[in-house]
Amino acid sequence: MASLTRSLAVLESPAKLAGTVVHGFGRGSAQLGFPTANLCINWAEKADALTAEERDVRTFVDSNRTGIYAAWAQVATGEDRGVYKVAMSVGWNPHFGDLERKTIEAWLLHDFGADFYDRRLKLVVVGFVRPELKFDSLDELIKEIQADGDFCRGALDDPSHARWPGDPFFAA
Ligand code: ADP
Ligand code: RBF
Ligand code: MG
Repeated sequence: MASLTRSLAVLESPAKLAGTVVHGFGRGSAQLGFPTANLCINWAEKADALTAEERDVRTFVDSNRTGIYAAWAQVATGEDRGVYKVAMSVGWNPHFGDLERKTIEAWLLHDFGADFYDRRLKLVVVGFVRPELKFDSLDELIKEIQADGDFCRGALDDPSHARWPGDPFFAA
């Protein structure tokens, strides 16, 4: 595996996404140290079958490159409505090579202490960090995901991204 470089390519306009947290593939990400809240994606072919919110999610997943993104997120219907930093994965998870549909998975860099399946998740996606990759081992994948978390934590500390936790999107 060639050395992996990360940088934050800020999106021209940050993507505001909202939807329900659904069950993933039970690969035990949580046990591996990076629980990922999978966002529900409505794959209906007809655009008029989608709500405005579902359309935004589809537009994001259809028009942005697959890979790792830095974001802010809130469990909008949870007890803890804090806005936290996120390392987010969008795509096919090529390391495993068995997905039929792309996923959007948000690893919130915060300890919630409980699951929040079926809750409403709000995300503001700020920028692209790296493409998704196939690694030589599971250990390597885990190591790089941890490094993505560290990278996103640092990148989102930049004052240019500090306004998001206070944005009206998270207050509604
Ligand atoms: P699944 O395969 O069902 O997505 P994961 O092992 O990826 O399972 O765990 C994800 C679930 O863990 C989320 O749906 C959420 O309910 C819970 N969870 C708890 N803490 C976090 C967190 N910090 N970030 C993301 N999900 C979390
Ligand atoms: N899966 C991959 O196949 N390749 C990757 O490079 C990759 N990077 C990830 C980075 C982050 C920050 C996160 C949260 C997940 C990443 N994943 C990647 C997805 C991972 O394989 C997935 O979350 C688990 O398989 C659970 O579905
Ligand atoms: Mg998951």
